[in-house]
Amino acid sequence: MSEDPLSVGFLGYRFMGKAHANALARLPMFFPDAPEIERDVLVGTDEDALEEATDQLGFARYATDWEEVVDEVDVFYNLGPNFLHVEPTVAALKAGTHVLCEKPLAPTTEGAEKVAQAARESDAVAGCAFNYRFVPAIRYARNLIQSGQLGEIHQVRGRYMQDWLVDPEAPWSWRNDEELAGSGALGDLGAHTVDLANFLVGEQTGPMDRVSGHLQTFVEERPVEGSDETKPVTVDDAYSAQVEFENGAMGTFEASRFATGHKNDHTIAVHGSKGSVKFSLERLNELEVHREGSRGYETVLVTDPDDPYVDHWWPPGHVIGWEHTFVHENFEFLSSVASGTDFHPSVQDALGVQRILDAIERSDESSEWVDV
Ligand code: SOE
Repeated sequence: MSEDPLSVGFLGYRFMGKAHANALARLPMFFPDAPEIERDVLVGTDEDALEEATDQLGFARYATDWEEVVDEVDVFYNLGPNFLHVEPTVAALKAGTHVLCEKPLAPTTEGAEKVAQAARESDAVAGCAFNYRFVPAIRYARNLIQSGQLGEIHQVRGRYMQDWLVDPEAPWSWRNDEELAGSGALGDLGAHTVDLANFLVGEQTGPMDRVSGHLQTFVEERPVEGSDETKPVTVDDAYSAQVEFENGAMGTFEASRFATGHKNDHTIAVHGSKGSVKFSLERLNELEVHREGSRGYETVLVTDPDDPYVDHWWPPGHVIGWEHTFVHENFEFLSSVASGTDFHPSVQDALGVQRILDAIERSDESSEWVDV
């Protein structure tokens, strides 16, 4: 890899654009051994918004056509809506450009397969941005599990609760449309749970072998912002699923956009023969640990210098936040790009997630358990 800074292009500049641009801006100060990058080009369609975002996010220029950009930069971030994940990512990989695509990889498994195929045929690093793998407490939990301190893993329980759609007057968006999003709470939130479960216990339990799923849409149509029209909601507002892993371990997963009182309540728990862990995004610096022989759980504050990533930030007890997970993720991704090593979660990992989401949907349709 040349010593010149890596030129970076973003497709998308709103929520995820800001999260990743903020992460890139933090790297030189907090991860000085991260590869040097230049924020080159921002891609979007609304030129007025683009011009403002280009300045705000610290990019050199903007463009309105991703096809012009994917072979001009060293690294392409696909931060657009789900329906824009496949084509630009495939084009970038075919051009030999490294790619980080936001989750879920695609609206459908077919689309995810296309991206995975392009990644197999390319020398570029191809990642999918499941940022919760990069929470220090999650890494700490995985170290406990992989070192055998929880014993044989029997159960994983993952929930992702939000409430932003409980108001039937909340406007329709692409996230409510099967063609554009693929699915609703299942793909937007459940994808995180499936990836995190694989990350935490997959080496002990083997892959998820079969699933049973239930999807529900509570509000069938929503008003279109700025008009008197309504549009149908063609995706789930909530899902629940049961999963059996290869070793017989059980997964119980659910997510909702109607969980009143929950804003971004992402939790996961793992139960083994010698202990358990519980994590909540609302207390992301902490991990609840139950060890064999003890009564109840100990609250471990994961902010010691030898805890994952913490030494890059502040002294013990000076907690970090949601945005820091993107800094860790970008450090690892760009380091993989610079060193030509594998990055996880890879596009292949994300295809595996998509297959589970697809199986959950097929089970809901058939009302039967489905082999993955
Ligand atoms: C949904 O509102 C959302 O933004 C997800 O798309 C993100 O992946 C999650 O981290 C926060 O909630």
